Amino acid sequence: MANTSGPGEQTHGGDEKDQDLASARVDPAGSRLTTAQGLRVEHTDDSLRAGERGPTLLEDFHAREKLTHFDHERIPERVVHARGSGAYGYFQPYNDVLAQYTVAEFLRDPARRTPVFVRFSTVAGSRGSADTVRDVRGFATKFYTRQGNYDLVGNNMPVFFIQDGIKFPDFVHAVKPEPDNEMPQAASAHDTFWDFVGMQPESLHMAMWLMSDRALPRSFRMMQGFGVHTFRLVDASGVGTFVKFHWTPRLGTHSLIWDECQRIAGKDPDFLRRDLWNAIASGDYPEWELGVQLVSESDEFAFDFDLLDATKLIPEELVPVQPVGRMVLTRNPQNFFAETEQVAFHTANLVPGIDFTNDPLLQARNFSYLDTQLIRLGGPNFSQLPVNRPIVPVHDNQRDGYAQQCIHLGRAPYHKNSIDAGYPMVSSASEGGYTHYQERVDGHKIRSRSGSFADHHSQATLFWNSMAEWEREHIVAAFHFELGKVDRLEIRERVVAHLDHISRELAERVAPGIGVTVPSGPAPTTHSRTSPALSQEGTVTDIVRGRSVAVLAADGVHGESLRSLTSALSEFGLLVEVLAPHAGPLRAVGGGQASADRAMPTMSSVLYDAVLVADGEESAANLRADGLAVHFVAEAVKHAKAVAAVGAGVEVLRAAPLAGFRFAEPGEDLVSDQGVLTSGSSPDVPPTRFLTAFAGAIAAHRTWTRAVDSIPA
Ligand code: HDE
Repeated sequence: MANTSGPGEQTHGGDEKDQDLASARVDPAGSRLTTAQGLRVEHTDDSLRAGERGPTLLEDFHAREKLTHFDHERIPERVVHARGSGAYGYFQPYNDVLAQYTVAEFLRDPARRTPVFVRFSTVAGSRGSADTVRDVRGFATKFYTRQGNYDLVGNNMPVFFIQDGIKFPDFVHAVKPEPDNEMPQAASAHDTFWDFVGMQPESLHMAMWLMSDRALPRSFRMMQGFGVHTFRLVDASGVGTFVKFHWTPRLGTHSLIWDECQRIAGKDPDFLRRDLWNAIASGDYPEWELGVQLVSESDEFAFDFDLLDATKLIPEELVPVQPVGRMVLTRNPQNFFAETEQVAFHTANLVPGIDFTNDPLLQARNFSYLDTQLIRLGGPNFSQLPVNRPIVPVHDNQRDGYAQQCIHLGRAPYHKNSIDAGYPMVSSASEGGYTHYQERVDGHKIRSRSGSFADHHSQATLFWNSMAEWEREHIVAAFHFELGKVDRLEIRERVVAHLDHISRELAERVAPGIGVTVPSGPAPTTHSRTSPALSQEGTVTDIVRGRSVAVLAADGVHGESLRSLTSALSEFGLLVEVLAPHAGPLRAVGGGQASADRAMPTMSSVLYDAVLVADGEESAANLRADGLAVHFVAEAVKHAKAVAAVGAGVEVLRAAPLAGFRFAEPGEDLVSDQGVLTSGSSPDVPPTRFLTAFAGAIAAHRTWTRAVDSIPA
């Protein structure tokens, strides 16, 4: 049965999870207002009172129920990853290559589409914080498999800040707002975070990732995901293979720049949430490829780092990532609270064929996630919530507790029993029963870190070495901003001393910007190895679909030119919005009609991937006289975006503070200067070359090498 979900109208009824959710959906269409007991309500605007001006009566059960429920509407936000956005979709293996490594059906059978729910999140901020802060992004996937729920609770960076979960409360206390004044919100740029980094150098590698553009994703659809830990795949005979999980976005891994992020946080704090929602609602489904790095057990010690150390990655040049399947997100939730807020992930939600390793970070997580749901979701029955419940029957002999949703039949909720004929029965491995990987463990009971976890610098160096120059510039600028916000000099000095062990060049570039002396003496020994896969330089740059363009126009725009340009751009799969000083109809010249989708003051260049200035002499004159419009284009050029103008629209670029750029003269077909494209053709000539070049520049994401420092925007 088709059912719909608000704007975008995705169809429902497709997969098993969606069918399962159907029984929980409450549709108000054609309904009558009732109390929670189903009693029809005659009046809900005034409380029951003794006389028109008299006191409210205690017997007004409707008002009391309404207020009581309201008083309890907020639940505690997640202690970390409080702000997130989710969506449903499916996962499907490409083939059966993993069948030789694991009995997990959802990974083995290319004919099987497993429903998923994915929640993306920031880590440090509160539920109402902005999407575009500098932070790690959570990437948590719940697979509703036919063997029960499997959760892959990962991040968009392949390593983590700490090696042992016992340090997690320390780490989170350091990155969260400082305890005396609860500042700053959703930011690592403060003393306690960098104090932690300086005192706990195992965090340095992850701190490098956090200072890189990876912390500023352009879209959830354009970021990688990683399981981070080394897990185990287990085959039917109990043989294990180490595995690292990777999600690779079809659209490439793309980032915003920091200045832009800060502005977006004010203009549209929901930027990433909106982007995901709109893409799915418009049928432009985000997609990731699942890849695995497999390491046989005999190679456990073949590396110069420990596979159990979550501050290390396995360089792809040593163990390639093998693509094994794809995940597509096809459906937005219908109720944010019921689904995205109440979804509960847990690293210990496993299915047969997947198991843990002894990574001490993972071991701690296996305790924490269940525990945290008890407080957050108010008791032990959260797995019965619609978004959390598996698509297979649950008979767990668990009983009672807050908000029990099931009416359990039977009289013997224990195993073994004779009263209920022995049901529910246990299952052997061949019947799908989970069997733990049998690992031999013996050793002293100790509280100490393995010596194989001791190197905190080599992979941070590998990361730095692998960056393109523009990425290095962004990292240095990030350190300047973050450490520049640190009040205590000794903390800044300590961090720079650590950076010196990553790279002397890095320390030398960071130190002067934050008032710290460059370390003296011979440079510490580092290495010059690189891992090209760590850089975003080589990512996908030929997909234009799913990007957005602001077309600037004003009264006096050339109507026919505007129509043909916007329709040609839409055909590329771009979201095109016409912005003008005012919304609504525009006076058009040269035939045709024109209208603005939005008024420029409500928007900003930072909310778009690209900007195009439309043709029309009077329109261009109006825009030139409007500081907002001139700023709009200058800002987009500064942020290295694809910026273009046609005909008289080129004059708006000329009016902007863009000294040194060359623009097309009247009649010139196409001038391309560092990704700024102009065409002086008359509006009657379809600017085909120009449009193709513009689409190419948008797909390339940014012209990172553009000289932008002197642009005052
Ligand atoms: Fe989490 N983490 N974490 N974490 N984490 C939570 O669980 C925790 C870690 C991650 O969208 C909490 O339900 C400990 C690594 C994601 O709902 C909590 C340790 C990675 C999400 C928790 C870690 C993650 C969480 C808070 C160190 C990447 C959001 C609310 C031992 C591989 C899931 C909740 C969602 C959420 C604990 C480290 C990813 C408190 C103790 C490493 C994506 O249980």
